Amino acid sequence: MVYLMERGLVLFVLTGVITNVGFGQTHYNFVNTPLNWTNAQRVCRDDFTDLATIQSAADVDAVGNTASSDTGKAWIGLHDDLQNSWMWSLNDSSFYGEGEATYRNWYSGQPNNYAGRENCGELWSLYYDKWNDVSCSYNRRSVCFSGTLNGKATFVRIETLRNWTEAQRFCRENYVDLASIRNEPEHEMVKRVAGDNFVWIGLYRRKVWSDGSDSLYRNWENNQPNTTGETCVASSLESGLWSDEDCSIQLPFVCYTATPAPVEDFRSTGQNQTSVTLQWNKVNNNISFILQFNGTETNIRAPDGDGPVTHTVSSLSAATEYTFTVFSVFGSVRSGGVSINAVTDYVYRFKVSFSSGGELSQHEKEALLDQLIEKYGLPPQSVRNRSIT
Ligand SMILES: [Ca+2]
Ligand SMILES: [Ca+2]
Repeated sequence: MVYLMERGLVLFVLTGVITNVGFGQTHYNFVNTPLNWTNAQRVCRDDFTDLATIQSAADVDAVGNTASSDTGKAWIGLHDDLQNSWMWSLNDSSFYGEGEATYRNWYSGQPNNYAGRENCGELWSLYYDKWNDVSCSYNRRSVCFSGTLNGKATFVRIETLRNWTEAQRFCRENYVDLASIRNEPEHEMVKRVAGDNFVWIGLYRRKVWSDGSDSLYRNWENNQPNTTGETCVASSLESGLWSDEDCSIQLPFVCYTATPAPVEDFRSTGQNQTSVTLQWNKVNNNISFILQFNGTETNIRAPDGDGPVTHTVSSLSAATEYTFTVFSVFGSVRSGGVSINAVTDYVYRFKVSFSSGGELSQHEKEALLDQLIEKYGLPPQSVRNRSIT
């Protein structure tokens, strides 16, 4: 009598079907605790992602919806960084040596953002040839950068009065760009070219978002921004329109939480009769995940390092198909889910009796098992473990 037992005859099914990859919206959070802008920023960074960045009319509506019963003003992430947000029109990093892109020669007390509207830089000949921030809409002569000769920058004064944007266009079309000033010798050169005039140089800035976003979307109230010293921006919770305000006043504020990116390459890397091992890749160093299956949710934290996240789900039933869905989680916000189906191992046991005695060779047992597999209609590739006793 020969017993032929197959203990690990396995039907392994991995559909690998991604049923849902979702990308959520930014979530805004209204905090109804009046704070100055800097403290509001700190709370948003500690408890959420940052102060709100607003990039579209849809975002304006979403912010309004977070505070539907409030009608006052609330801080958002836009503000003036009068020292650090200046840029040169000539935006070529290879043009600037160490420290040259940040060379500045402001007149005392400047930049001051007078009337809240000074976003362009001029060389101010009446005041010791230093620099001043001024409204970009004023008409000025300008100094263009006309190229490099024998290793030295060359400059040209343009007599026609233009606003800064038109001056920039003229320099770009006819020379290289508005003048960049990279160091003291170039400052002296541009001074000589400027003579006794106010002239535009290539310096400009924009208000900046707390989170570093470069969104240029703006939703100003009429006649805003309007005031020297008002370097932070608040949004009316009723109209959604913005105004510049003194950063030290205390207002409620709007934070946002970024929706994390879904995990990548979610897969099953193995299973037995009672467990399935899952693996996925982290995105953007997000380390918190939720695994959802059978109506339960498990919080999972990624191990340190760059490798994939591995998690084994145990206490499962054999020969059962499960759907597993994994979400990246940041704070209270989860990414779109990524799902796969995986099946725990099937177990077939064959007991075979022969009427005549005699031991079968290993080869004969294998051949017999193949016949049984075929008889039960199992695809050969489903057999992962076979043991014969
Ligand atoms: Ca000024
Ligand atoms: Ca104002």
